[in-house]
Amino acid sequence: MAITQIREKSVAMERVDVVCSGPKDEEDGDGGLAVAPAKPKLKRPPLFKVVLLNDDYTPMEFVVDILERFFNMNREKATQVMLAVHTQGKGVCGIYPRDIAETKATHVNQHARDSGHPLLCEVEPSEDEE
Ligand code: TYC
Repeated sequence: MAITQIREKSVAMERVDVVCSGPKDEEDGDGGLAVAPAKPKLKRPPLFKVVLLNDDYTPMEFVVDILERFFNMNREKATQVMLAVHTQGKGVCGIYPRDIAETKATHVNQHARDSGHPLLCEVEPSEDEE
C-alpha cells in the first residue's frame, strides 16, 4: 500500500513528518500513523570575500598592520597579502558570512580614515555564490 504523507506534527519540540503506514486495524498506539524525525533543513550561509584595494598613498606597514589586526594574519602572511595587493591591484583578506564580511570592511575603512589613509576595503560575493 502506498504511504501518503498527510501532515506535520510537533512532538516534544522535534519536528516530525507524519506518514500513513497502513490500514486502521494495524493499530500500534499511533492511530495507524508511523512517525519519523524530519531531515534537518540546514544550509550553509552564502559567503563573501573581504577585498583590499591598492592605492598609491597608504604605507605598506599600515596595510600589514591592518591584516594582522583585523584578519588575524601573522607578519609573514600579512606581508605576502599586502605585496599581492600592491602588485596586482587587489587581494582577498578573508571569506566570511555577509554580516561578518561587512563589519570587517567597515572597521578597516574607519580605521584607515581615522589614520588619514585612503585605503579601501570592499565586500564581494564569493565565487560559488554569484
Ligand atoms: N601601494 C602602496 C604603497 O606603495 C601600498 C599598499 C598596499 C596600499 C596594499 C594599499 O591595499 C594596499 N605604499
